[in-house]
Amino acid sequence: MVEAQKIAAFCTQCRSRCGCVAVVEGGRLLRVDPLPDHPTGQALCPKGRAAPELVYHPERVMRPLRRTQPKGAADPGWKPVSWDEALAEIATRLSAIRATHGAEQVAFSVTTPSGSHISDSISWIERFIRAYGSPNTIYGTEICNWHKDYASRFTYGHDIGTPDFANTDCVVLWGNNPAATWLARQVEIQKGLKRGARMIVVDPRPTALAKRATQWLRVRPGTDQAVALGLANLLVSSGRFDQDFVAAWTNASLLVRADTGRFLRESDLRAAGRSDILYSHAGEGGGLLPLDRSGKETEGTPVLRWHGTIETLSGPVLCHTALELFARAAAEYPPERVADVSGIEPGDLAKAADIIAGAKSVAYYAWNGVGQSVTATQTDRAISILYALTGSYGREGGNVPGGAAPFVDISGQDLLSAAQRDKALGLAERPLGPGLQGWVTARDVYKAVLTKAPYPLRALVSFGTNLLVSQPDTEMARKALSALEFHVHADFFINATACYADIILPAATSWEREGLRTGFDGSLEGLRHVQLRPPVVAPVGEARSDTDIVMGLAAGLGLGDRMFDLDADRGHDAALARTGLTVGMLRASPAGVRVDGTAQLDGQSLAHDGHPRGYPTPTGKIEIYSERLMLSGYRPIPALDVGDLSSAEAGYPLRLGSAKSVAYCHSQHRNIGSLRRLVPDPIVEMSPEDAAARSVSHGDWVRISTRSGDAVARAAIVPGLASGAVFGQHGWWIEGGEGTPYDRSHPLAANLNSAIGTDRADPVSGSIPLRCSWCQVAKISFEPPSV
Ligand SMILES: Nc1nc2c(c(=O)[nH]1)N[C@H]1C(S)=C(S)[C@@H](COP(=O)(O)OP(=O)(O)OC[C@H]3O[C@@H](n4cnc5c(=O)[nH]c(N)nc54)[C@H](O)[C@@H]3O)O[C@H]1N2
Ligand SMILES: Nc1nc2c(c(=O)[nH]1)N[C@H]1C(S)=C(S)[C@@H](COP(=O)(O)OP(=O)(O)OC[C@H]3O[C@@H](n4cnc5c(=O)[nH]c(N)nc54)[C@H](O)[C@@H]3O)O[C@H]1N2
Ligand code: SF4
Ligand SMILES: [Mo]
Repeated sequence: MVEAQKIAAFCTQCRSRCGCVAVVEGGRLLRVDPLPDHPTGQALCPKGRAAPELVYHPERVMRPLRRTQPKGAADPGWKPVSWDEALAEIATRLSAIRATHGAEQVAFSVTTPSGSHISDSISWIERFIRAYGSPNTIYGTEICNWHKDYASRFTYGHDIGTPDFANTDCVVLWGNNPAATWLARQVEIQKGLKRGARMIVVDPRPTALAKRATQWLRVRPGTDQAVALGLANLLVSSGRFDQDFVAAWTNASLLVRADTGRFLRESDLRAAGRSDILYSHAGEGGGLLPLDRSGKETEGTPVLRWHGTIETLSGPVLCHTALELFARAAAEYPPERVADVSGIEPGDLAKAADIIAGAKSVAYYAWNGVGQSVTATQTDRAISILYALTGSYGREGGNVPGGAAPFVDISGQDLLSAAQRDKALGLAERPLGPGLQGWVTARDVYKAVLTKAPYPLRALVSFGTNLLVSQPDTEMARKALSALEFHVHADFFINATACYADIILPAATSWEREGLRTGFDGSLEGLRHVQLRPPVVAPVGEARSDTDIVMGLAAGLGLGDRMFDLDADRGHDAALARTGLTVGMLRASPAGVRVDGTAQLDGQSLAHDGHPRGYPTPTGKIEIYSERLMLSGYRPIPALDVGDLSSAEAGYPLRLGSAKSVAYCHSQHRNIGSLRRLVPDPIVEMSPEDAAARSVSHGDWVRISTRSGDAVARAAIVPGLASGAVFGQHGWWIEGGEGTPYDRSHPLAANLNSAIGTDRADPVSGSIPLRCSWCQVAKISFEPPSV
């Protein structure tokens, strides 16, 4: 009998990246088990356990395929081709487009590293795209992670950081439900709660964590900014915030000119004055104090809240401190107004403010619930500033930015020239948005394909993604996909979008390929863990890793010198170079190694020169007032425009949002039997009142309709859900059982995103209202066939 092999590994199916043991017998993956000593190895979810079903699924793409029938034909006539042939053809087409028209006319799309296996290969794919020279990658970042990772830089200069949930006194979950989406984080939260941490959950749905919260804030979808400002108002107006931290580490005390909205500068005061010297004020009887960026004591103490007139070269100018301006904006949201806008009772808001004010440390996470909205950037600003007031950023028990060790980013940001970067679609409209990193919206790509403006988009090369389903604009997407000159899709399966491709490449799952993970960000402890997962089984069929695929393309395009001479080990060694680790050392310790470092307690910690390092923002401080946003035409201080939030669209009285199910990632996994049994059909959660008003019972099929389209789902009646809002699930495209309203002839009838309009978008990031559209729900007369 063959002995089962136990191989230390980690699951890459979602952001949790759970440490696990792959049990393999005779070269076949039998199952995966938890790996309790691993920082994320305590438990596995059903998706992780379903790994063998995924790997050996009969619908896996086994060989490269080429279309032989025209686009739009019912059967594309897929014909197997060799890898050499497929790669040569792709390289030839990409090379020709770049030479004749420019690399920007090829767009790429890359599935999400937070909810797919791509996290193993993402750096290599991005490096390849940048080496090729395209600034146009559809990455879904504006509806996924951009706000917590990039919009937060307007405030902190860093991303949201890793919440130290296990050691905090107060857990805040803001539009984030780790119980369904990040198992390892859920485990950390349990540790914190066990230690006695309090918990605030801001979520419209009564999630398992909301039910356990010390205070659940049942926010109306899309109104979080009012809640953040309302909480900040309660803290600032009563002085219950970390005044020392705010004075030393935020730009609260800096003076802002009322006439220009710019900081007061030495050059405003004296002809030869410097423009990089900014001022605070010592308050009544005192005078101007130049900003000391080192965080040391200055002569005189700056006041946090002050306004007054300053004599400048152009005459007297009214100035306010940044905190004064913020306090005034927040004061627009007294508890009664917050209640009007968000539905949160004044008493609940006050309790939440008390918990925050009384906690020694606060750790938070904010994700899709606040990022998928047309006010996402300013909502992130409001939450980040509220958080800055707690003084917990970068401290134990708080959110700590940065990794445990100085890993080098090999995604090739430096390979894309400034001239190419400037051509990113949508960058002109959103100059501070994801376009700066070469990340563009699907919608902008479709438009460029169809209108040829600002230039024609000719080809699309996709590493996973299922744009027809994970993104709105379904009809525009179909037209654009049909109009592409050339379209390649690498995937495990032929998904709805891949049906439009010219060439399909079989991608290996993470179980079939090596993967380097430099830090497991479920916790600060996890950040110290580095692991090189071996392929636990050989690839099925002719599947290849995405890394191998881009190496093959780079070879064909003569880009090997930009891809570490096509040697992945060399690239990984470069990523590890500053840590003393090498690929060889990691291979010798398959369960991973711990690096010595700790995540930087940034800002307050000392830099080489012995001064605190401060924050990488224009003022070197956490920015309550953002001159940077102001100079690009955005609000420097958040303030919610509630105008179009409070009134429903005629005929569509219900707010429409969505949330993720533990059983699936996005549009994946509906073909995995064990998972499909957990959630057999798409559901839409409704309050008992909204359901009763429409004579809808639990389990009824209903149609969700919006101005933009509709989708079918089964009603799930959820006690505790506030009336006025319903929540669907995106990602449904694989047909239901025979006779369901989304059968083989209408496989996309359950696609929630075909009901989402994108005419309104966040002006900074381009995010769209996946959580705050307006809809109607009606029962559909539909009788499943009797058996
Ligand atoms: N099982 C599973 N896990 C996943 C994924 C998956 O698809 N499935 N995807 C991965 C990816 S790519 C991501 S980005 C993460 C996302 O992880 P999460 O952000 O946790 O994802 P969601 O469940 O979509 O949204 C979180 C919560 O936001 C709430 N919400 C909805 N509207 C609003 C609102 O207006 N305000 C507030 N405050 N809350 C609101 C929802 O009720 C939900 O409970 O999950 C990752 N993990
Ligand atoms: N209404 C609504 N829409 C949403 C969301 C929502 O909450 N509500 N969430 C949004 C979010 S947060 C995100 S991140 C996007 C996700 O959107 P997408 O990135 O488009 O994700 P999926 O739809 O799951 O498609 C992933 C595809 O990639 C394939 N795949 C998985 N791993 C790999 C790999 O390693 N290599 C290759 N080559 N292929 C792979 C899968 O088989 C699948 O076909 O959806 C967004 N759409
Ligand atoms: S929570 Fe995510 S990483 Fe962990 S087992 Fe499930 S799918 Fe895999
Ligand atoms: Mo995401």
